[in-house]
Amino acid sequence: MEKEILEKIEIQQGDITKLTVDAIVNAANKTLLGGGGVDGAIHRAAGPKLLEECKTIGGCPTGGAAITKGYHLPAQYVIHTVGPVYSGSPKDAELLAMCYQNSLKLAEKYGVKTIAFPAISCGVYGYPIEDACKIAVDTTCRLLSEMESIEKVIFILFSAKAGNVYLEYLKELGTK
Ligand code: AR6
Repeated sequence: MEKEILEKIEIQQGDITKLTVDAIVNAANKTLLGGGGVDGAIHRAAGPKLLEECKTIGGCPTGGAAITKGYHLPAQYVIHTVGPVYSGSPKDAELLAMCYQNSLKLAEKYGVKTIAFPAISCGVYGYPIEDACKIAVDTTCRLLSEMESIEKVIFILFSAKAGNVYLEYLKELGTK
């Protein structure tokens, strides 16, 4: 993997709603009308205007992405994407990769330079973190090599354990 691409990737542990970046990504559901997990945290921190704007979008298919303002969040934008519910079929990986791809494409379109992702599908939707991490990092690296404008991608994990999965994978890529 090219060093310049890997240098744009950062791993953090913590709460995505606290990050001062141009855009944070929300692991939403198809209704885009809020829920638990990171979705609930983002809606709580952004305030009720986020839900009002989400209602005007009219939902989003699995693998798709939609953008709103960040309202009370430190981030200017929220990119809402809908991860697959893990089923063990090859389609899961395809749909999860689409989440990262469509989110990054939307970010580029809106001039986003810094963006943070949670571990999409790795909570309620049950995606194993080791598999999801590879899809997240590989898809992001591929997209970053085609895009000039995005300067930093943060993967922010709630647990130290999940953070280590990402760090180990990046270490592996760095030596390839
Ligand atoms: N900051 C960073 N990561 C977080 C935060 C946070 N504040 N809160 C949770 N996580 P999940 P999914 C991590 O369940 O699996 C919602 O109800 C969490 O530890 O939020 O894509 C939606 O409305 C996990 O690793 O999202 C959908 O119905 C990761 O974020 C459904 O859940 C994703 O967990 C989507 O499920």
